[in-house]
Amino acid sequence: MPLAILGGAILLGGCNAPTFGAFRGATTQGRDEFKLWVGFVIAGLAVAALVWGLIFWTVLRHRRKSNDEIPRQFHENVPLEILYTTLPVVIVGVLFYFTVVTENEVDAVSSHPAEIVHVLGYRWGWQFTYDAGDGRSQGVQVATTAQPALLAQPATSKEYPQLVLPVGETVRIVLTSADVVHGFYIPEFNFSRYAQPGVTNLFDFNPTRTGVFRGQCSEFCGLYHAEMLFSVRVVSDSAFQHWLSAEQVHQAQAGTGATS
Ligand SMILES: [Cu+2]
Repeated sequence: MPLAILGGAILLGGCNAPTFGAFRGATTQGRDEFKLWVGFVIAGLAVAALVWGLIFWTVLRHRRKSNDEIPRQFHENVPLEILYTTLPVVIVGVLFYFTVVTENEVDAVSSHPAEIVHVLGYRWGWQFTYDAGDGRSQGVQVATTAQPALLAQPATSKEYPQLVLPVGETVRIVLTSADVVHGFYIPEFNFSRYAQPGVTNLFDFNPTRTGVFRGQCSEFCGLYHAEMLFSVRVVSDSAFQHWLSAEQVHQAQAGTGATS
């Protein structure tokens, strides 16, 4: 019955199927993570339905009756013990398999990314440097402009840098840190990764829809950790190329350095 209710809820939900508290993912990698999450939650609910079902069935079926008869007593049940030993092992094995498959999809990097962005985390901000796919610098850099202060503004406000990405393209992120460990976290991408000093983390994003998404540091790194905000703006490829060339002109005129 609980399974029927759960299945019905999912079917009736249609395209508004429950997300179980996760984002659907605005990148192909984020969508893969989302699918894994939904699989884990459904597996957990199925186990919960089985366990709770058996508990309630036992409580009702074997509740104390007026005639007070003692139920049949037995010492062991080998088939049942084999079942409840192997079943959890199989469940863990299946979850492990899908986790490895998803991790491999999320960590896979293209040999020909359309864009390469070097992301540097530092106390307390972010710097995004655009690189052409062939390794040439594109002369565009976006960085945190505000001095450390508790501004408490939304992540999309102009004090914080914005990472502009083209939709439907492969973007390589080259992530590192200038000082301590930071966390490069974009909730709607279902993605977070450490920015570590002395370590370079490589990963790809394939944004699947346009929009503005908030980002933040997910590793407590000091006094202004809460100010390590940024946003990600995913635009059409033509809008991206337009933005990039406008920034190249603008930043070349202004000399190197940060802009909004
Ligand atoms: Cu940080």
